[in-house]
Amino acid sequence: MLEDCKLIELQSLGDSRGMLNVIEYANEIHFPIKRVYFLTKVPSGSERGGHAHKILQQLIICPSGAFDITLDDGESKKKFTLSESHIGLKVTPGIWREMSNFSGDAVCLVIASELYDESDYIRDYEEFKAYLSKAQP
Ligand code: T46
Repeated sequence: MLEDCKLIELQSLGDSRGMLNVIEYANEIHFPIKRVYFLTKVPSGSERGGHAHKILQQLIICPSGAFDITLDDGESKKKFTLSESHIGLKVTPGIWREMSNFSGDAVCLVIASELYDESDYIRDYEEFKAYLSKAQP
């Protein structure tokens, strides 16, 4: 559900030496971490995403630079700009996402609940809509 996808504030400890941001199980995330991956060097104008996950839960953070991410639950869409290292976006399963407007220094860091499994992806929007309508009670 789109309303379950929220920006959350990370623990952030700053002093004259810089910022230390913390993502801790049971505080910022409520799933055991099975995988961490990150996007870097995304060329200007590139778009990423264009898929949904069936099971995967994620926390998406932008430790450096900025990018936009639009989430879509098949009924409504919400656009977020991630540009602060102490803010994470919780993304639940069954949400289509598109990412764009990457700054040259952008890093997209993903904390994920599952190991990589291509069968967890829905990469076709019509298939996504069909998946959602089958999932309705
Ligand atoms: C997501 C957004 C934010 C792997 O082999 N292992 C992995 O752990 C991942 C994440 C991807 N791949 C392969 C699958 C594709 O052949 O790497 C290739 C590029 O992946 P994709 O086109 O899915 O990349 P993005 O940037 O569109 O999406 C990625 C994640 O896949 C996705 O889970 O939510 O970042």
